Amino acid sequence: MTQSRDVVQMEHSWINARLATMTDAGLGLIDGGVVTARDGRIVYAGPANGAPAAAAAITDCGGRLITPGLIDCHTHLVHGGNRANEWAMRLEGASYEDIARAGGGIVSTMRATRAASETELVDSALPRLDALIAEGVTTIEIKSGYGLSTEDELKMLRAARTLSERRSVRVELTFLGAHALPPEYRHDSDAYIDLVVGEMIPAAAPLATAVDAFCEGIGFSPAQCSRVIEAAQTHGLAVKLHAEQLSALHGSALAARHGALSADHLEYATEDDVCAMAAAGTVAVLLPGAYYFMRETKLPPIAAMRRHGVKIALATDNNPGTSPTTSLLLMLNMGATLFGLTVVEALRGVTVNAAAALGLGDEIGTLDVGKACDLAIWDVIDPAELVYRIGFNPLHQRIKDGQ
Ligand code: DI6
Ligand code: FE
Repeated sequence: MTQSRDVVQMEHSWINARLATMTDAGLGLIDGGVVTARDGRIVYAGPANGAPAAAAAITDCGGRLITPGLIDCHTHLVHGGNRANEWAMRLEGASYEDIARAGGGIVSTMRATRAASETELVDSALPRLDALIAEGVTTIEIKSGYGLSTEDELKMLRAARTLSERRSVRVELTFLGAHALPPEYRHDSDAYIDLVVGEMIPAAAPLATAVDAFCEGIGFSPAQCSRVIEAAQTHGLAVKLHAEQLSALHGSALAARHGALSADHLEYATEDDVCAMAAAGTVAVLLPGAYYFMRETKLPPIAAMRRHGVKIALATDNNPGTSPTTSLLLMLNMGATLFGLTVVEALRGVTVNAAAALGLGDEIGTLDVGKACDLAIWDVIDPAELVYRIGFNPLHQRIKDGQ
């Protein structure tokens, strides 16, 4: 969703900075760099000797690193309650599936989300959003998917939209009605997909920019996801898919064949799936927080992604069941330690490639003329420090739309 926030009509330059522009294949490092913004847009990013004449306002960055504002391109940030009790049960030996069968899991969050008012959903999500903002996040994607009725899905989307009015952050809304089967449709998942396709997607279309579905044995079949994708496209919405998280149903190839922006999770993706994604330019969104919290051991096929030139993004997947984290910086470290990503891959994964996963490659994600002036200014010199540290936040300042 694009913000219509008032932008101060002025020019501002950040000088004496180390820029990680992300504009080429690497980090695009420029020492002694300058970023100049006018009316919230970048009008210059590069070495001091090519910079325009001094701007009205100047900030000396003292040699600090500037990256594009971070982008969390996959979250379920809006939800009722939490599932700490289920986590405690898992630590006592119950499995995720045992808990789901006993009426817990996604359905317990559905109950809490249905019971919450729109205001309560906003209020409970704000501290999580603030935690991300405190780490330099300037754009976040938020999915619905815990309402599972037309009314409650729309309530979630409106709550997520309200977050963008309460904080200076860009929020992209994704409709995820096909996340789980609500109990009232327990015996007829096709009838629920009828509702998603026939009623929910048309109702969500004015609010959301994308549609997602959970393509999984415990979610929805590839045939059902195809129906969701086709309805999304009929309504002019972009497509994303939770695919290959727990098993190989080839949802990622299906998504790619439909020109999806991204396929997400991907632990069980095959080389053929990766080839399909490469051919379509579908971004691989990796979610190391869920991998870690679920104690998954199957690694996503990173080598194949590299070989075929698939763009890799990293996100928190913030959700109460499988990834209760609000730290995108921690995901940088986990992407490296658990998945073997390089510093360049990890940092591009939360900037330029995360922008691509949201279809916002022309708008955000690099320090490039014409893009929104969203910056994260760090108390570090070496970009590797952002990936190296665990549980430490070196953000010095965050700039959204030049402010
Ligand atoms: N994959 C996940 O990891 C989350 N949703 C999904 O499609 C799990 C959501 C939950 O357990 O609440
Ligand atoms: Fe998710």
